[in-house]
Amino acid sequence: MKSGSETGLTGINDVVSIDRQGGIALVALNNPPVNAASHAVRSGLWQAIETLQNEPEIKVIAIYGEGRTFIAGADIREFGKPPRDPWLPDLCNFIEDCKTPVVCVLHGTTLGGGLEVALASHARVALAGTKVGLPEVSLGILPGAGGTQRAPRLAGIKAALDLITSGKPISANQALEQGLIDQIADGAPREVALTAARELLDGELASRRTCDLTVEDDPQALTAMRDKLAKTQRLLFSPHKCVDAVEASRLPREEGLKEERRLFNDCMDSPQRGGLVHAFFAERAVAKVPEASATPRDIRKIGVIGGGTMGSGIATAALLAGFQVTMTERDKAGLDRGTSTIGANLDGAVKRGKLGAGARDEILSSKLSTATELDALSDADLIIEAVFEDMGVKREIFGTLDKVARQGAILASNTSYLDIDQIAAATSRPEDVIGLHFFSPAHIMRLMEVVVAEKTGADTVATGFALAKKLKKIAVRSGVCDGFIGNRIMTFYKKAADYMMMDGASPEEIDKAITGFGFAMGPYQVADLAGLDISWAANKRRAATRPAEERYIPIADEICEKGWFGRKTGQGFYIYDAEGTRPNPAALAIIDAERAKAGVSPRTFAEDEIVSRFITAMILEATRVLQEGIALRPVDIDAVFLFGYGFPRFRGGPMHTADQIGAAELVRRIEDYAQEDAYYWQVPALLRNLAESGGTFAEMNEQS
Ligand code: T1G
Repeated sequence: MKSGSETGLTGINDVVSIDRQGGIALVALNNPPVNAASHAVRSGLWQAIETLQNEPEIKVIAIYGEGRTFIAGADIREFGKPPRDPWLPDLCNFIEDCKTPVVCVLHGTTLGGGLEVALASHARVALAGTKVGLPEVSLGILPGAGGTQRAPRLAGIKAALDLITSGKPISANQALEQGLIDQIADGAPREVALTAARELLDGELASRRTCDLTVEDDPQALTAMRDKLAKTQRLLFSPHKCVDAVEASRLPREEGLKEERRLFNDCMDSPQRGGLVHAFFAERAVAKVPEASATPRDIRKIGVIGGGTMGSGIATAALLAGFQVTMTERDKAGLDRGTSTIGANLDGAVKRGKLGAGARDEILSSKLSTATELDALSDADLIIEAVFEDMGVKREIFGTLDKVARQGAILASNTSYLDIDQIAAATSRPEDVIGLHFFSPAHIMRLMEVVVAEKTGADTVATGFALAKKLKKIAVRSGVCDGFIGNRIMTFYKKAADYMMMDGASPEEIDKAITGFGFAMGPYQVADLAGLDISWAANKRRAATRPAEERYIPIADEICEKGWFGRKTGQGFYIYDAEGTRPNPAALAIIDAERAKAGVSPRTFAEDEIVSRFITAMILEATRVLQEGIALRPVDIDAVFLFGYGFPRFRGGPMHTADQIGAAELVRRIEDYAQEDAYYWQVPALLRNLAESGGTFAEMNEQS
């Protein structure tokens, strides 16, 4: 208990302090960066409440946060560690039962346990622009400090269900409408706290205990939400528990809270919690790269070479982020195509509510310019080449850029597998050359691989990461190899799928097993969507260097030779027409013919065997990518697959999944499969070491 006599300020601990102003006590929380409800915050707050409620001269307590936000939730870093008193649910009850009225002032992003502290207070005032939410479900849990009991008391069951099962934050205005907060105010948090406290004293702001409010029953809303989640979240654990917990809000406080705690613990014990929390931190960990301390270059004008699907998608992403964009194409027809694609992309953004209708036209008229000559990019700060995948063409373009681009401009290629070192060597400024690999559709997909070549400068890398942040992308650092992190690993595990198809599993069975594991689509649905001609071209390119020992499955090539490239041609592994989507009998006939030609007697593959081979192959190649240093850490590979390849978020990514399976079991599987194909199934040295040492990929993340 430290006293600052000159201000009436008392420091309870490093993160909580009290400032007595006559009969008002202001309790300030200051635990940067997001006032997470760490042990220090909880114990400090408890102590403050305990002290103040026994001071007769204190008539009202006002809690507020310093810094960019009020409490953004429990401290996620404490999850899985031995819990330390006071627990957040107990602290919330303590605040609710406090004899002295408590008002809570919310600002920034008041989430999870932060909103629960507020809901347990006797009045709530939010600063304009505040976002509030209960995002616990996105971490595989549920609000465990009374949120499932108090939110329905204030906002009703339906609104509470929407807030808790979606995990999405709402605005202060919506929260006021729903009754979750009592007032919206302008000003600094401390100032608003003082005013709110006075209004509570004057009776202008009502003080009430949330638990005294009764919940109006709404069985329809409960049933409707259960039905909806059964369809939309069938593989997830915690959303369904959220509904059970909200249903318990009809019980008296203690019973309801007891039920909430039981359900919360069920979620904490679910492996999905580990996967989702890992995904939360993966998103943030990947930004911590060796070049992060370098100063990024200032980017205002971006040049995009190529108006195809990728070029126009990249241009759209840059325009949506407020950059000036110049797009080049070889001719007017190409520019017109690119510009209309950008227009359509922006229309989509308007539909998704990401852009105002008026802004669309404003962007097209004021931010986008087009040209057919590369020297139109002479004043660009960053130039992104997105033309078709041909090394000769790319080196020629970079050779020209070397002459026309201004000194200090960043020269980037959006190639999805070609050698950036070779591209950089076509210029006299390789330190300014980098790979920025976007994923289609580039204005929607969150992942961006930042491919660092041998001579790429640290500030060029830092600029790539800064750009990703502005584009709201998740950037992952990759070294140079064929396909970088994502495509290299995908090319490898796709072979495991092809081998199972050749040996007896149908494309539909394989896709069903993989979607059952949690992927949005299976490998053959993905292949048909991306276009079979893409991998056909890649297969032809690799044919010359394919090792003789490698087993090659020509089925997809044969389908392409028929001119069937998937969705874009109406058929591939599946048929896509007015009757809907269904397996393509002609493709199945090709498969049967190839099996007969190869003398394969097809066998049955159980779903879990399909998943086991597919995921083991993914982890095998991912481990090689790691041991070669192409990926910095296992978590980088997880982020690539979570944000670029539809890996189920609740499983945390391939390397997190590898730890769930265990290195020893993975080695056993690979050695077992190697009896069929010793060339394909080889145990990477790193995996064998982990198996022998009992080590994990999680430890490798911590060590890095
Ligand atoms: N605990 C610990 N660290 C956190 C944290 C948290 N709740 N929230 C953020 N951080 C760290 C983050 O890792 C990063 O660290 C830094 O703060 C800045 O975050 C009982 C149990 C608040 C909207 O799920 O959604 O309450 O990388 O980069 O983009 O019911 O962070 O710099 O080292 O994300 O401005 C519920 C999680 C918890 C909110 C800010 N709460 N956080 O976004 O910054 S469960 C949440 C966010 C709970 C109770 C239960 C966002 C943000 P580093 P950032 P941002």
